[in-house]
Amino acid sequence: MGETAVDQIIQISEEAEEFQKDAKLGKELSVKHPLQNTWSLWFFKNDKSKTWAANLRKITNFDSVEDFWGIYNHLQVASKLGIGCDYSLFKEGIQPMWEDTKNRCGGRWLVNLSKSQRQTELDRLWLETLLCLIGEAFGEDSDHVCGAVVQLRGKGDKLAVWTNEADNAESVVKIGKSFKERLTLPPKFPLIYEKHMDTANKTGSQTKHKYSI
Ligand code: MGP
Repeated sequence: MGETAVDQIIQISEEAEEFQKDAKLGKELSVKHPLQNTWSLWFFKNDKSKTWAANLRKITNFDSVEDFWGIYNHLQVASKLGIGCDYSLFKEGIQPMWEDTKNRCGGRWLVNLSKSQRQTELDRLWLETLLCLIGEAFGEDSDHVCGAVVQLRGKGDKLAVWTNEADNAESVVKIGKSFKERLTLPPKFPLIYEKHMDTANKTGSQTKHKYSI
């Protein structure tokens, strides 16, 4: 039987409906999901001919989930960076250095990794740390979080979350416990909190620990 005018109208209206659905989906897909904060990603490359601060470069800012993944997927994973390199993720306006006013009285929850953990753990732990930051995983204490740093070192890599008030024991400990839980580190794996002022003024290889969990 040949196609009637009614069949044609039904087909056209079905196509129009599909088109509208596609257009709606396209619009939904193009809407970016905003983050609570704008974040700056920094890179540090150890060039001995320059000062420490001159080796630090801001790569980019982002403020949406989609832009975060776009940047993350584009970058070299942490474990493939050269020895002496760092990535830092800090809230926009806070520089990843002890001297920044937001960091001056703060400190860091530090995860010291063994050499073998570069291959087995580092990338997972750094991604989880990034997701904790951009997802504001520390609840009301997220305001005390300044940023995080991953450092590739020959003696063992380091991962840290930087907070703004080292003397705010309650908030610092809550952040440390949530961080350790999110990283799914075994209970006996030590996380230590160091005040930046102690790290900056240390004389030997060890910095005294203000808190540990
Ligand atoms: P580092 O890169 O944090 O650790 O600090 P690394 O390389 O493991 O060395 P270690 O001393 O912890 O064993 C190395 C050096 O970089 C410090 O001794 C400082 O000279 C310099 N540096 C690091 N940070 C984070 C800062 C900073 O925030 N400000 C300034 N001015 N120098 C810093």
